Amino acid sequence: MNPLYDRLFGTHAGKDTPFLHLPDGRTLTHDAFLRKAARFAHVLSDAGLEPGDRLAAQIEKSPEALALYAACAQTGVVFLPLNTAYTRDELAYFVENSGARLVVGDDAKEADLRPMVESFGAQLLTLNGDGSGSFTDAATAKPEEFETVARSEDDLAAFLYTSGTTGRSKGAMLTQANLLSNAEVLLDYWRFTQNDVLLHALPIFHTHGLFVGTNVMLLCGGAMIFLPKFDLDQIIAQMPKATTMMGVPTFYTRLLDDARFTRDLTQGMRLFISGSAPLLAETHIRFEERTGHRILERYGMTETNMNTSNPYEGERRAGTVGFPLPGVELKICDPQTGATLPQGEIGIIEVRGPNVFKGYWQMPEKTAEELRADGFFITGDLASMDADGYVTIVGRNKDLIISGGFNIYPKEIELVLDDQPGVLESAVIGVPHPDFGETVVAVIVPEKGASVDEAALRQACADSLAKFKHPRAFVMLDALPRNTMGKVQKNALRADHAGMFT
Ligand code: MLC
Ligand code: AMP
Repeated sequence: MNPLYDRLFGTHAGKDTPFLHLPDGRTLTHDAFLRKAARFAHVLSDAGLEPGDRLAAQIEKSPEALALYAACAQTGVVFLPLNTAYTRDELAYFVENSGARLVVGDDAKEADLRPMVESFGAQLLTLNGDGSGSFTDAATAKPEEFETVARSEDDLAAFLYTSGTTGRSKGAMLTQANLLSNAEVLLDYWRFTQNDVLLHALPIFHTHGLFVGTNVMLLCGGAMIFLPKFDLDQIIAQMPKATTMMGVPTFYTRLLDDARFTRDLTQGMRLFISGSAPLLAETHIRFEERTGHRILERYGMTETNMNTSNPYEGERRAGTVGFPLPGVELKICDPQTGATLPQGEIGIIEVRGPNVFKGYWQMPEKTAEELRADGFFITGDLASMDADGYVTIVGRNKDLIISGGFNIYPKEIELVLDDQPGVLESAVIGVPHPDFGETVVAVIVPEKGASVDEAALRQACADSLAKFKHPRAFVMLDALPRNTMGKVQKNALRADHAGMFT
């Protein structure tokens, strides 16, 4: 028994129905995909990986990348996918912290990565966006069947790293049961069947593209139009062949800005889903006016998978994230006391259910801060619930910026900036941005009499931080606004700079 492998993958053995439609016109069937995954599983096993070992993958989106996920499920190896934008320094932290035994990266970065990877006692193999690489070479002559390693629902299936308020990323430990229970609920809630074709343009290193999009399609046995990234021309070309799409709000605003995106183009679609960042009510309304479709907005997190969703049938209410999903308990709580608030009041969302992760890898104190002993997870999202049960997210009680669906924790950037010559202190904030929803602005206080070189700040960020985290503007101030307790008032800074990009 290996519930994750058996239910997501194993049931499709021998099926010659399409699983992945690729932009170059190739189609991979479920069965062909599984045979590739089995060969990959042999590579893992021959490399000495045991169930429970971690495999860190920083690879481009491709059928092979997905086969690596399947191979991890089949061998009981914990899959740790990483954003392709991360720098070597960022990667080093994940490899060391997770104790990964095998790192799979791109050939183009091999020379840069190898010394770091080997310094942690891990092995390095390569897998490129076109499917080539030393990993694939090692798989070529392997058998197309692999005896699935027994695992239980309580065993770990994946680690996803999520940044923290302290600037150190935490490895969220997700079990087989976490992933499976959520995929099963979503399949049912959103009415997915094997006739569905999902237009998949999200990255597969995060919850949204991997555990929501891919797991649901694996479970229903449908197909995906598997695009390497969001590309407007390709999305528009492929939409008539799809039935559903999942995206971050930037996908939908970009589509609406294109005149080719019309009611006719979306005729064959039955469902558009949005999440990972707030969808403006205005976008929801414009989308319906243009296409006749009401976007279905849902709300989730790395640590919990999906928590709430607007209904499939029934009113999809603009500006809300809908109802708690079946099996998910959701409370709106007082930020100070944790007591449940009366209906209608604004507080922090806490959730409990089979979807909620097991804790942060080797960080018991962090786990205890956010995961209560009774199983409720403190999300840090501020929301209210109306009399009909719809949840509306109104803000965050955590210092987090969401840019185009990627989470950015200011502390991580502040630590880099504070280290630069001439910088006394810094405050990194998110301000509204027409394309990314929010973007990063760095407020810098120079040391007395010092002048700070903006180009040097940009270089320092480029050296150590993934591009999507780089500040798009630097503002110099003599002092940061502080309250009587001495705490930096980021709200005041956000208000002062709210119009920079809009
Ligand atoms: C790319 N860039 C970004 C960025 N994405 N900068 C800020 N924020 C982002 N999200 C950089 C690029 O490196 C590039 O730099 C420049 O910005 C412009 O690039 P672009 O061509 O406009 O970006 P593009 O490649 O089109 O990507 C934008 C995007 C992509 C929105 C399509 O970021 C994306 O797919 N986001 C989805 C993220 C996601 O899956 N989130 C789910 C997390 S799970 P330059 O200088 O080279 O031009 C989660 C739980 C849940 O949150 O509930 O789902
Ligand atoms: P991550 O840690 O990357 O999984 O991001 C999770 C965070 O994204 C949540 O805590 C929310 O702040 C935000 N989020 C996800 N979906 C939505 C949504 N539909 N509306 C508003 N915020 C969302």
